[in-house]
Amino acid sequence: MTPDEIRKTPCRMLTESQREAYLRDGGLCVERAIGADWLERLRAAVARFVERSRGITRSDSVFDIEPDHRADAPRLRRVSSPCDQDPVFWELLTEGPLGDLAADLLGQDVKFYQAKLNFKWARGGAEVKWHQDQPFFPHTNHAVATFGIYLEECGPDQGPLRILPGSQNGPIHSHYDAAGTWRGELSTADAAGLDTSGMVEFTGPAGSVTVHNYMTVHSSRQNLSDLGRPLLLYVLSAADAMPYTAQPLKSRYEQRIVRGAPARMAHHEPGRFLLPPDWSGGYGSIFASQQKEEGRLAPAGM
Ligand SMILES: O=C(O)CCC(=O)C(=O)O
Repeated sequence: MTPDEIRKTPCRMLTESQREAYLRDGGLCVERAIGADWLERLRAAVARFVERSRGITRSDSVFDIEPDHRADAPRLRRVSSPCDQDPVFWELLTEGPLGDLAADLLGQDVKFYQAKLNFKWARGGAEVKWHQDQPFFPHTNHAVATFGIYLEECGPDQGPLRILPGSQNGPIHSHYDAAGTWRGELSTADAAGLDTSGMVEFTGPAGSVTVHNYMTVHSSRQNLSDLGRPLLLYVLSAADAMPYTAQPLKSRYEQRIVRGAPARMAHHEPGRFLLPPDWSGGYGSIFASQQKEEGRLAPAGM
């Protein structure tokens, strides 16, 4: 889908000017897009995850835990593929307002790629360094975006998501280091060269939805506040954007249509793009990769 094709879909959730802001900046924050009843159901599911995680002593394919996670003091970094773990996460997408919001920004035919729940626990939840998502999961065209729902209010000290507006127009940075090892972040030199003067931080009340295009450079600081920052993330694409590398976060819902109909033709944008490592064995998380933790399940990625 090109921006002009996306503009042909009448907006259902957003105003035209919000859509134009997303297409111009490569990101958007929509305050209170998810209502109180959904939030209540989602938080109850999150509480069940936290209970389940008490029995975990090392990260696995569902739970990514901080090194000091304990049964009596859980510290989760991530739940991978939450839609496969509790039906409410899939229902939010298919029955709730999120699918309509996605159609406003990706065109009428929208499909699911992956989902994760990033916690950023109080007093120390890890930083996520500057990166783009395209190097992790390239698709045949750039109508691919991550939608994040703040399950609690997120202020400036809780490590909100932040973007560099306009960076979706390129360049695409290598996320490998000089020795060719995957790092999941921009190189030190590329990060030092970023112009962060126009950076926008997405703070907002519970139920706010952040969106960033998969080419947009983004990051988030460590959470040093006393409040957690649970952020539920869905990667969605236009139906005609095809991934061509292995899906690391396996899900029974991969490539399922969320709105509209399946594509009959793939849309390819021209270019030569660096490939990520082979994720067919799955991966850890961007936190583990960027913190350079050893002994992970598999090559660490997003
Ligand atoms: O949880 C965060 O703050 C970062 C999430 C992120 O960078 C992503 O989903 O691409």
